[in-house]
Amino acid sequence: GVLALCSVAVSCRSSRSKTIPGPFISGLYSADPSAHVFNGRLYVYPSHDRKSDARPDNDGSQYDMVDYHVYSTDSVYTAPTDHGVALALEDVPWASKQLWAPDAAHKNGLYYLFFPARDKENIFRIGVATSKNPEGPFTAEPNPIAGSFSMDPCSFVDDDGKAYLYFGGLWGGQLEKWQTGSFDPSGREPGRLSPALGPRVARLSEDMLSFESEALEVQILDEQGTPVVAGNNRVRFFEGAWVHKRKGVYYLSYSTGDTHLLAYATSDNPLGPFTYRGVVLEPVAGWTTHHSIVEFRGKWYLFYHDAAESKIDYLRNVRAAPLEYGKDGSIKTVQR
Ligand code: FUB
Repeated sequence: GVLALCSVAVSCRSSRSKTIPGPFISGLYSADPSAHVFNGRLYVYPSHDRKSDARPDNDGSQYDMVDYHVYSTDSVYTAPTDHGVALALEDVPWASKQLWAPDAAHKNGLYYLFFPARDKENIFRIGVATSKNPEGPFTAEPNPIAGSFSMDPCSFVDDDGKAYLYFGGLWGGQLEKWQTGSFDPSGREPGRLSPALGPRVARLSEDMLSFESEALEVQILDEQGTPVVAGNNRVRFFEGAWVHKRKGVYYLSYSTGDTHLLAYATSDNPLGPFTYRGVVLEPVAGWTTHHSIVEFRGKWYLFYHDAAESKIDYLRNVRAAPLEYGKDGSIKTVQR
């Protein structure tokens, strides 16, 4: 059926991009890759997966990571350099466990690593660490960013120099426990017909170390302009927000969690509202899916992970794929 369709509609091959075979990072398990170009070189900031004694549960205790490595390369098609440990849990005074998906930014001549971890009360917060070099080592600030909560930070520095931090994730990421404005352990996702929870966004201060504003909720609308409802779990935000800008359009992409898609929405404003546009990547091997999108030497790439090699959800490998856009700015779904 698929073959017949393709021979009739020649465009069916070109409406999708293909992944690059083999993991981008091997040697260590890695996940949640945040890719950036600094000084003309491609840097990737992933989580560093490892085996541990933590018992698997719905809070993701098995994702029990204790440090970050930074990788860099001149080509997405060759093995990157592993720059070693850039930040370790034992060097973060406020954190107790679970160094989850990080991101990085460059401003004022310094490099910033944003990272989530559980604090000593077992509540996810977001920390920041600085370095003079993109590969680290990074020095963590003594406290998490005031007003931060939940996980999966994504920093975005706009062309006008304004910097934003997007964050949040459901279930293990605790976002649904913050609906009252403070941590409520009994917080649940809204009912199926109620608007879904969006990621949060805050303007970062000039020195990138604190929130200049209170975190706002980012609205995601469906193609009719109605807020996406919580029951629409192939579309609603779950975790892993990523924001990039192309031709003046802001793209918010994210994981739909329990439906395992990478979806995207677009806006003319970094604060939204964003309108849902479609799927970036169909489900990969493993429960989680988490990505970034970057322009490197005039071409766009998707970085993502899967658990195809280990066949264990929490032992993942970072992968890469060229990303293509349609003339209308739509992202062509990446075919695995
Ligand atoms: O890697 C730990 C968590 O799993 C991340 O923070 C989520 O986005 C998911 O990939």
